[in-house]
Amino acid sequence: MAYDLAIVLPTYNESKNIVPMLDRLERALGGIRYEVLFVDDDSPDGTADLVRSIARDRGHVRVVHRIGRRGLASACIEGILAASAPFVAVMDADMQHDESILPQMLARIREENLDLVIGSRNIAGGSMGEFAPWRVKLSQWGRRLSLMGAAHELSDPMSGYFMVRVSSFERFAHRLSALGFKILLDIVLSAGPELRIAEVPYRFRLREHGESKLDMMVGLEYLELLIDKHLGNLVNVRFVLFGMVGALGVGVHLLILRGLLHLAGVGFAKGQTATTFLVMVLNFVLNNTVTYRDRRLRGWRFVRGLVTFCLACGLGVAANVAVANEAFDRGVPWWLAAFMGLLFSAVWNYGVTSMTTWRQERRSSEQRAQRRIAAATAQTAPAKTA
Ligand SMILES: Nc1nc2c(ncn2[C@@H]2O[C@H](COP(=O)(O)OP(=O)(O)O)[C@@H](O)[C@H]2O)c(=O)[nH]1
Ligand SMILES: [Mg+2]
Repeated sequence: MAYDLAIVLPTYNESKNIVPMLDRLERALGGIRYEVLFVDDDSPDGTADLVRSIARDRGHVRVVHRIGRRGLASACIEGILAASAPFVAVMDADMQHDESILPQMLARIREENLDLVIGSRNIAGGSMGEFAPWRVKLSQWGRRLSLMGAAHELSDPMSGYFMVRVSSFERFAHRLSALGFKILLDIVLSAGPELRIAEVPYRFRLREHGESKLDMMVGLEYLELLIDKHLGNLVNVRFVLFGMVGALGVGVHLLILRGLLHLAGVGFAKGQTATTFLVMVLNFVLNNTVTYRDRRLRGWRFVRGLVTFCLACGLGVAANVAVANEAFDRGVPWWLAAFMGLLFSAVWNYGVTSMTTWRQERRSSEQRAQRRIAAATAQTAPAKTA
């Protein structure tokens, strides 16, 4: 059977919402042939296992279970590209998006020959509902910032609810940044002015089960998306963050050293050594929480990571001095020689720590999965023997 519509639902720890969400879709989509694709990032609460078990009885439900990956935007993209229907709706799996407007969105995208229909909370008939005031403000700020460089006037570019024509999506999919939470913005900024768009109002609902995954880091991810959209052809975003943390480290280093020398009366050699070590630890902590938050090291891995980070950066300092000296001896002006040394050590530190300190870890996710499977087996075993 060919489907008219696919619903892509990215999930992270949404096990309580799966069944009610499917029920709601069934009620809203009478008469439409649709498939449902959950894209789950190995949720610790077993969301993927639950969907897989449902999918055994219901042919129109599937799960794309991703391991060692996190990210709302990339989950949506992979879901859209895994669908077989010509139109795909992307929505949250937590029932905050009103599914009753789906038939209207489908009718418009078809009849008006559009590429994109956006569920909007900011046009007549739509509303933010009882959304927390700080989240409303955040959304408004994001909107102002986001439309820089956009070819379209959108009332709700921060919406996570939209429907797209797959044949159009395929045309610009390779240009997407796939970073962070704001996939719609990514689409609009990547696709360019020829995109045909309409907006349909809806009222945003409150979450009933589970927790929002939006945290302090979402603002950062948003910034990353904007950096990538404007500078992505030149540099890798993670390297930019790594460099920003390094630059901050240099500033902090100078401040602390100044304090030690002038206020505490510490000698230069001692002060420099102590500050270097302190700033290295600070850089490690910042990179671990910000730059590599998706691979954050905890417990004894944190300690091991700190050691490899310090070793790599120690060698980086030596290489920095060697490169700068060599350049200076060859007649390069002092400031350019210093810059070359810094750039060399930045690239070195980034390259080496990405392969050692924050290399992709498989073991921890495997152990977590095994614990989950063991727990599920223990639960069903007594029922089978009874
Ligand atoms: N696959 C995947 N889904 C995610 C991730 N983060 C959030 N989600 C899902 O994306 C949807 C929106 O997230 P939510 O936490 O509700 O954000 P909020 O509505 O802005 O508070 C929900 O269905 C989440 O389960 C992620 O890293 N990977
Ligand atoms: Mg939500």
